[in-house]
Amino acid sequence: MTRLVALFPLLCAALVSGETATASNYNNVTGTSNKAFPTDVGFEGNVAYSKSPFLAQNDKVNSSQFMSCYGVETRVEPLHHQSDNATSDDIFRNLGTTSVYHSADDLFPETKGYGPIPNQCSVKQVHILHRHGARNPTSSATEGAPLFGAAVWNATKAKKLQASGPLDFLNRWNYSLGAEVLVHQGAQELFDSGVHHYYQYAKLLDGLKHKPVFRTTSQSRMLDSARYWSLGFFGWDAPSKFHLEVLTEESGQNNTLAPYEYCTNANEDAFYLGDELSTEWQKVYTKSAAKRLQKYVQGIKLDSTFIYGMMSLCAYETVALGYSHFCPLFTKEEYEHYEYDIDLQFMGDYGFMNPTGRAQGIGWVVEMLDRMNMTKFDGPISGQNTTLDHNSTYLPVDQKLYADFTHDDVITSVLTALNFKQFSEFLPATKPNPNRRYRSSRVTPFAARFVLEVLDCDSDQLKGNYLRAKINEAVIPLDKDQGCEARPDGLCKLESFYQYQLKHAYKDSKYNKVCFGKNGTDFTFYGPVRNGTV
Ligand SMILES: *[C@@H]1O[C@H](CO)[C@@H](O)[C@H](O)[C@H]1NC(C)=O
Ligand SMILES: *[C@@H]1O[C@H](CO)[C@@H](O)[C@H](O)[C@H]1NC(C)=O
Ligand SMILES: *[C@@H]1O[C@H](CO)[C@@H](O)[C@H](O)[C@H]1NC(C)=O
Ligand SMILES: *[C@@H]1O[C@H](CO)[C@@H](O)[C@H](O)[C@H]1NC(C)=O
Ligand SMILES: *[C@@H]1O[C@H](CO)[C@@H](O)[C@H](O)[C@H]1NC(C)=O
Ligand SMILES: *[C@@H]1O[C@H](CO)[C@@H](O)[C@H](O)[C@H]1NC(C)=O
Ligand SMILES: *[C@@H]1O[C@H](CO)[C@@H](O)[C@H](O)[C@H]1NC(C)=O
Ligand SMILES: *[C@@H]1O[C@H](CO)[C@@H](O)[C@H](O)[C@H]1NC(C)=O
Ligand SMILES: *[C@@H]1O[C@H](CO)[C@@H](O)[C@H](O)[C@H]1NC(C)=O
Ligand SMILES: *[C@H]1O[C@H](CO)[C@@H](O)[C@H](O)[C@H]1NC(C)=O
Repeated sequence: MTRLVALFPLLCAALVSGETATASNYNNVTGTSNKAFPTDVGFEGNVAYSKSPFLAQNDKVNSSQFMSCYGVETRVEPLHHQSDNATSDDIFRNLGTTSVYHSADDLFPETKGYGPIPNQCSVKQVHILHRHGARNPTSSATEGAPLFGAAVWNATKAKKLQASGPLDFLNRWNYSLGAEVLVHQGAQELFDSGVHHYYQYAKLLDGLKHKPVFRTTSQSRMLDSARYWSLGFFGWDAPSKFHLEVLTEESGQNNTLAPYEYCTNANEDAFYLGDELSTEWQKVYTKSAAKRLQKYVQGIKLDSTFIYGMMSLCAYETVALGYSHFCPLFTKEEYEHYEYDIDLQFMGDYGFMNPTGRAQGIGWVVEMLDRMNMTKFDGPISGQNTTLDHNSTYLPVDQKLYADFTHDDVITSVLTALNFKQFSEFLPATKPNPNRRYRSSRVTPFAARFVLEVLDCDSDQLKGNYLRAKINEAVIPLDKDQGCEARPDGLCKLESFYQYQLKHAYKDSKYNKVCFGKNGTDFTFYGPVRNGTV
């Protein structure tokens, strides 16, 4: 599922332009074009826009609360149901990776009091790994929102659809979402993030001898996300103030912001363990909703994939059209279970529960460590494009601020490669642990950002260089799993972190083996793993 929801790069590249993705039909990937930083490099993925919203007319929510400035309707309350054990009404934080952006304010309560940089510390260098903003779903008609859309259309065409009660709207509803492209909500999220990070870090660009280079992958939503972010950061003339390096998402390309393009096992069915767990869990948590809602519709048999599709429609219609009739159909608890479904997909496909979890993140980690130490790239080669990375035009290491734009799954894999066991719980497909740390809604909602801040300190408590890691503004408490001595403020001595990663990150990823080896010969795994590798 996630494969389709999150990316499915091979299919997308082929579908978009009607071209086949061969090396011969592009010759202008960054570096070979006669321009150093072309932004029109092709491989933009699927591009289809949704129908025009008309929220003024469609939104019937009558609330004493004003709508948030974003303008999409997130005041919709879930269905209130007797057996619902929920404590709050806000379902929009339970939509997993399809949640609108929010800070991870409840993820690490133990470091919550450590927002400001300690006195006598100055920020020296910052690395930002950023997800694209809210987008349309994939156009794959085999799952999720589009699948349910197709079912309704089929039943409508066959004149078999009869809906009533809470589903009465289906008699007049049609699937009207686009595919994969950024929606306006997503543009806003990225613009806001650019503004936010401008205020946080603009000073770090003072005195840089060249235009800063920020990188993105070529898919439309990523490229657009990087652009909106830069508009927020630099202003309307952003393109003249920085270089946007666009790495193509062509199958076989080395692009650390799209590791499934070169880590070939990552695209093998047997490695999509999260999808299997998700299917299993869907059969459990969708049952009562299917039973409850089936009474109101004829012409469609509401199985677990359709219930999942309807819940996805709540998420996607909200960000694309501003409002979704599907949102109030489900209870808060059902949304929590939907959230867990997405947690399973991401942990199992890209995180600690996947054998390629570390390997898919290691490419970026190696680049980051070189930038952190201001040393020229010299491997270990693990998916980087060495032609680009050996050239300081394309991988400068003298910047104090870096920003790379990528996918949710890549952020998940990078956290895994860095051995952030703060997110490593083993998730069973049978029942969520409500106290688990890993929640995709908190870790990789739309417009998620993972930030590493290098600090230079001189006080009695803190002397020398320290590292602070943040996920969606929450300070991650660094500990022994990253080579650090745990501190209440979550900081770590930079050298300890750096040396630990140099020593362990690449080795522990077993990059060559898990990306290119064969199960049963080079290694053996039977299902979800616990350590992000074999
Ligand atoms: C680095 O890239 C620039 C721009 O494409 C090019 O002019 C230069 O020759 C390259 N340098 C090396 C060492 O390849
Ligand atoms: C790069 O390739 C794309 C897609 O093939 C093409 O539309 C564009 O004009 C090319 N741009 C440059 C700078 O060569
Ligand atoms: C909106 O809610 C208020 C307060 O509950 C109520 O007085 C008002 O009639 C409602 N308006 C509409 C159009 O339903
Ligand atoms: C929710 O509450 C019901 C009783 O009201 C209980 O039987 C059920 O186990 C609870 N579910 C969870 C997930 O805690
Ligand atoms: C809808 O109908 C098409 C054409 O008959 C069929 O291929 C497709 O599987 C149907 N989809 C669903 C979800 O029923
Ligand atoms: C409804 O959606 C189907 C499938 O996306 C499309 O073929 C059809 O034209 C739409 N019908 C209307 C009335 O918009
Ligand atoms: C690496 O980048 C160069 C220059 O853009 C490109 O020609 C080449 O195809 C890339 N190689 C791989 C394996 O990604
Ligand atoms: C691309 O990555 C592969 C596998 O990591 C590596 O063997 C190859 O040298 C890389 N190619 C380039 C051009 O960097
Ligand atoms: C890996 O190979 C072993 C031994 O051949 C096999 O039993 C197992 O099912 C395979 N794992 C997966 C996930 O396919
Ligand atoms: C970086 O490299 C230098 C050697 O050039 C080394 O002394 C230093 O400790 C390294 N570590 C960090 C975190 O920069």
